[in-house]
Amino acid sequence: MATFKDFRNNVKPNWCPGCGDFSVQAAMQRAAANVGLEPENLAVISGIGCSGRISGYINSYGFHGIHGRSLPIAQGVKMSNRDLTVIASGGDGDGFAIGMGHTIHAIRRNIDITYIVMDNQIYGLTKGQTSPRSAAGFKTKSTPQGSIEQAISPMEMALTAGATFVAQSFSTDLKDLTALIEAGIKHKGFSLINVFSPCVTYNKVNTYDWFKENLTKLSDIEGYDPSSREVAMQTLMKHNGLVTGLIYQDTQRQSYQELISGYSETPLAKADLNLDQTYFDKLVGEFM
Ligand SMILES: Cc1ncc(C[n+]2csc(CCOP(=O)(O)OP(=O)(O)O)c2C)c(N)n1
Ligand code: SF4
Repeated sequence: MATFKDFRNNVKPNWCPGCGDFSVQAAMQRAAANVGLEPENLAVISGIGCSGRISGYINSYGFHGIHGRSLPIAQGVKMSNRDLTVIASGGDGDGFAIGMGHTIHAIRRNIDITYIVMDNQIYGLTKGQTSPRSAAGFKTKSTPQGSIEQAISPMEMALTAGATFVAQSFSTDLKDLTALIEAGIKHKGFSLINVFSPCVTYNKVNTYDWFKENLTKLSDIEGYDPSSREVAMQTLMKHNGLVTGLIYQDTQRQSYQELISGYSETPLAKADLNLDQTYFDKLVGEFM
């Protein structure tokens, strides 16, 4: 049986020392092992950004796609091989700016994949511009006088889009984050896990200390019930979205795969194509 070490490869991450993404990588590897996966059962699909590099740092199938497009690729992978556990990942810019349309539709479609967003509230790879997660007034080189836009609230957005699994974590909470990723993988449907993952180089406002001061753990709220969408929404609004833990889960709704009519039990990737070799070679030859 695989351990988290089997999900390591020999590629050295080129994240800045102290970047929150290191812990997300570790949590993902631990969660994959804890749910009993082998590296060949997992596909990690990412977009572009510092965080998007994560697919290259995990020993599994991987696809480093283009900016904002991890979810279309991940959905294609899952639809063609339902036997794979598919994790999509990337930054808040990737998922909540250029990729927001895909995020909303993947949520409402409820395809059985886990989407992990590394939310540092800034564009890291392109050297520190304001993201849709940056707060109003946030100063960067793209908003030198402070952002005049309101930040997106991804957890509230997910609830209104019909999400069946909504969770949030902080990269230093390795144990909690690992458990949430495990729960997301086991969830039959789309799971969104937003992880506060500080950018130590460009975001000097939303630092580790800032998150420690401002985050509330749902486990500290007496009687919190993640099966109630209404309670989830009220709690998010009360705490300005700054909560961690399992915010909402609907265990009843069927996933896209379960509802799609005529969807074969045999993954498309393993189906007999019934093609003769000459035709197959010609077909493949067109792409070589
Ligand atoms: C189509 C396209 N538009 C813009 C870019 C430039 N670009 C690359 S990464 C990025 C944003 C990075 O921020 P985020 O997704 O939050 O990831 P982080 O680097 O902070 O982890 C942008 C705008 C691009 N690569 N492709
Ligand atoms: S620039 Fe920021 S997000 Fe990118 S690797 Fe460095 S600390 Fe991480």
